[in-house]
Amino acid sequence: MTGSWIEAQDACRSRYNSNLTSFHSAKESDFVRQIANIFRLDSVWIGLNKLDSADGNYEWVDGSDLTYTNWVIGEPSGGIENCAAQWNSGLNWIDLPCASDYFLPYVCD
Ligand SMILES: [Ca+2]
Repeated sequence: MTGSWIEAQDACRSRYNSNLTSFHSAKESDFVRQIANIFRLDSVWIGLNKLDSADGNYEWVDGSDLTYTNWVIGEPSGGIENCAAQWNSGLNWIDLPCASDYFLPYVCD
């Protein structure tokens, strides 16, 4: 299952009545990383975005509080990049464009 962040979130909603995954600890983040590694996936979309954010800060799409973050140094780089992925087999996150260019696998909660 791959797609843009928006396609991924739509699929979680429509197929599973769920959302892209959210993390509230390194342990939860690592659990998703381990699942991704089983399927030999380097990077996955996560439920973090600022598409509907009133204050411009990142929010979890499931509405839970942002109590844990783990951005790559220099990220989020912003601009047209408003959606987050857990990157490159690590626990760190980067922001990427939500609608196009990047077609990553994803994990629904
Ligand atoms: Ca970025």
